[in-house]
Amino acid sequence: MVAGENKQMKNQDLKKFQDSSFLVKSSCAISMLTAKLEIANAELFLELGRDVLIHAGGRIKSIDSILAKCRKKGFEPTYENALEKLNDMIGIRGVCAFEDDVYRMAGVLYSHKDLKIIKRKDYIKNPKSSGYRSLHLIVEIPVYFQEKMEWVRAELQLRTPAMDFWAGVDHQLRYKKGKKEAVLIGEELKQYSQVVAELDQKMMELRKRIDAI
Ligand code: 0O2
Repeated sequence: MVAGENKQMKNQDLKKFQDSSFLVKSSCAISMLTAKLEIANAELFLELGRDVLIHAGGRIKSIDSILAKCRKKGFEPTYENALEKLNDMIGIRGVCAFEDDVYRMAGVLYSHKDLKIIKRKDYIKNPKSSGYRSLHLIVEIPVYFQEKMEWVRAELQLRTPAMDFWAGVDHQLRYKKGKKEAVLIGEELKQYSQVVAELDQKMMELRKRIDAI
C-alpha cells in the first residue's frame, strides 16, 4: 500500500513503517526466530528420530491489519502506539507435526537464554470462543543493527497442520463478517474446531502406537 491510498494513517507514521531500518530489523527478527525453530527441530530430531517442525514462516503486519487492530483496541494508529501496544507487528508461525510436538518445541525455546518469553497464551488448552486453537508465545529477541542492540518483540504461533488448516478457513471467513451466510458458516466452522481437536488426539495416539512397534 502506498501513502496516498491510506486516509486513516498519518503520512509521518506510514513513512516510519516503510522506513528501511524498521523493515530490516523486523526481517532480521523473522530470520532469527525461524532459525531458532529449525535449530530446535534439529535438536528434537536427534531425540525422536523424526521431524517435529513441518513448516516455519513469518510476516510483518500489513498497514491495513495494523489499522484494523488499532481501531479494535481503541487507540490511535501511530507508529509508536503500534510498536508499543501490538504484540504481533512481527508474526512467526511454526507448524508442528503433532499436538505434543507443539509443547516440545515451546519447551526447547524456553531453554534459549537469548530469547525472552514475555507472555504465553495457550489457545489449545483454552480455545478462543471462535474455536481457534494454537499456542502463542510473545517473545523478544535481540537484534544488532547499526551498532545498537534492540529487543524486538514478535508473536510466535505454534500449531498442528490441522489447527493451521482450520485457522486458514476461519481467516477467509473474517473478510465476509456481517453477512447472514457467514454467521451460519462460522457456527459450522466452530463445530469443526472440535473435530480438528479430536483428529489431533487420534493422530497422536496412532503415532505413539507406531513408536511402540
Ligand atoms: P492477523 O490478520 O492474522 O494478523 P493481545 O494484546 O496480544 O492480548 P491480540 O493480539 O488480539 O491481543 O491477541 P490474540 O487474540 O491472541 O490474536 C493474535 C493473533 O492470533 C491474531 O492476529 C490472529 O493471527 C490469531 N487469531 C486469534 N484469534 C483468531 C481466530 O479466532 N481465528 C483466526 N483464524 N486467527 C486468530 P490478528 O491481528 O487478529 O490477525
